[in-house]
Amino acid sequence: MTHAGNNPVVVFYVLVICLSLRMASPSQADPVFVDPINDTFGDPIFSQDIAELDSRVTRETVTFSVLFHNSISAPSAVANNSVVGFIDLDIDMDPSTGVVSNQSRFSPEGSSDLGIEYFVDLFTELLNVGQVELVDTSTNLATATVPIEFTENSFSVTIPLALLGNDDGRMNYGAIFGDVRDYSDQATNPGGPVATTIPEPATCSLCAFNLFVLLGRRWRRTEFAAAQLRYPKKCSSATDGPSLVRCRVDLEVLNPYRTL
Ligand SMILES: [Ca+2]
Ligand SMILES: [Ca+2]
Ligand SMILES: [Ca+2]
Repeated sequence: MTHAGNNPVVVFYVLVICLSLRMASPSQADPVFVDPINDTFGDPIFSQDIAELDSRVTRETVTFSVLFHNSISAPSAVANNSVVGFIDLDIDMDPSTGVVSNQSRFSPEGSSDLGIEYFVDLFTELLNVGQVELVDTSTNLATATVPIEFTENSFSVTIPLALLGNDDGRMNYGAIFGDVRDYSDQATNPGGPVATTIPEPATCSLCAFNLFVLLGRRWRRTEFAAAQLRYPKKCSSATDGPSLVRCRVDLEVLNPYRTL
């Protein structure tokens, strides 16, 4: 019987798949929407100027990260550069379902072509530090609060996909931000990359583990074949499982420094 782990073609393809998954992580993890500098609009006190809008998806969460050309503060800081606004989510990638996006409603630059099922409301961080509300547009009610993290010029929001109706993680999205007086910049992904899936670390680990097992089994059987040549009486009938264990035990008795 042919063992997959003993087939060099199978081992080769497993290796290629594993390498592909590992190589896919950095490339697919960066579908960044790059937004120009000094493209702000409106009449804010402080113009929030988006630099990048990025999304990352795992099996369980989607994270949106927004980088600005300027320094920002959290809404709860109540500072001049406190950033407020919305991240709009069109989870079925269908503009005819859901409601008109916040971006379309408040941007002077026209429709975002999003029909959104959910949005993240940054304003709500003012009352709940480190958390923002996720709003279901079918009821216009907040269904959950999700964490938001700020740096000097960026923030990121992580949403469990379970809170998005167990969505598959593929979605269109847009964003519009400003200060307490007016919106000043927007970004959207339609026409560009959608949120993409990156392999979970566990996936790569499992893949690497499987490769390890396959290579280990192949190595063990190669060693076993060599042992059969050296100790034909001990190992002539052993193929795998208990027989191989017995053979290994016998060989270790013969040579305690040698293992299969
Ligand atoms: Ca910009
Ligand atoms: Ca939709
Ligand atoms: Ca989806």
